[in-house]
Amino acid sequence: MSLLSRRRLMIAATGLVAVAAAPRLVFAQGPAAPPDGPFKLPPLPYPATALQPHIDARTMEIHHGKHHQAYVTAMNNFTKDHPKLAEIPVPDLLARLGDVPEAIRTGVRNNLGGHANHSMFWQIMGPDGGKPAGEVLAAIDRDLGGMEKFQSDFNAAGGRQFGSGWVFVTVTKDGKLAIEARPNQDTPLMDGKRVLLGNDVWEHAYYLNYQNRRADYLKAWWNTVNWTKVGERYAAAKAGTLGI
Ligand code: MN3
Repeated sequence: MSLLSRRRLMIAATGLVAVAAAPRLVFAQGPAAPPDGPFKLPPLPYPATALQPHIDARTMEIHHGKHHQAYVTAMNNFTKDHPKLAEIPVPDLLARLGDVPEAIRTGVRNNLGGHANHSMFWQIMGPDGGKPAGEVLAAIDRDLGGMEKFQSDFNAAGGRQFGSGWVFVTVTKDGKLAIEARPNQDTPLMDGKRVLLGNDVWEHAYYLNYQNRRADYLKAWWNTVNWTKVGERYAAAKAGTLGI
């Protein structure tokens, strides 16, 4: 689905614009049931309402069930002609996009990148996420100047990202952290790096509640971070077992 038609879908769904077709009808015409395939939409690890009031349930439902599903469906469609795509671990495939046939390379970049980014995103959020502690807090203090500076720099990087994209914290096998922003569905996995956490700054992640106020979304989003999960990812990165 094009960006434009996604935007129309979202606007129609919110009832912000009076349209002849009822919003429900627009949704009824949405993507058909996903074809069976090797790529699967991971279930949300919490109810869609769990991140309210910071992220509303409707945004979560559309973002997970429509946008993320579309990346998964696209990858399954690619595997019909290119079954090997499903045999390579996702981080390895993203790091080897140059080996993907040129005709589908951009599609794989966008859709597998989107699948990886969103799979990470659902996982590192949750209700009652607690506070950073232990080794990951020590690394934030050491590499990112402490929580206050980290959040301020992360939000600034997310605010600077023009159009759609992500702001990430990467983690090395030595446990070193860095902030990186990427356009569209690109991910540091494409450079063979690992992602500790990341935030989606495409408008579809926040538009229903925040409209154009990305800065407000970036600020509120910290209330959704599941620091227990982030701590587990940090330990996995140091153990060399962190995937997407
Ligand atoms: Mn998204």
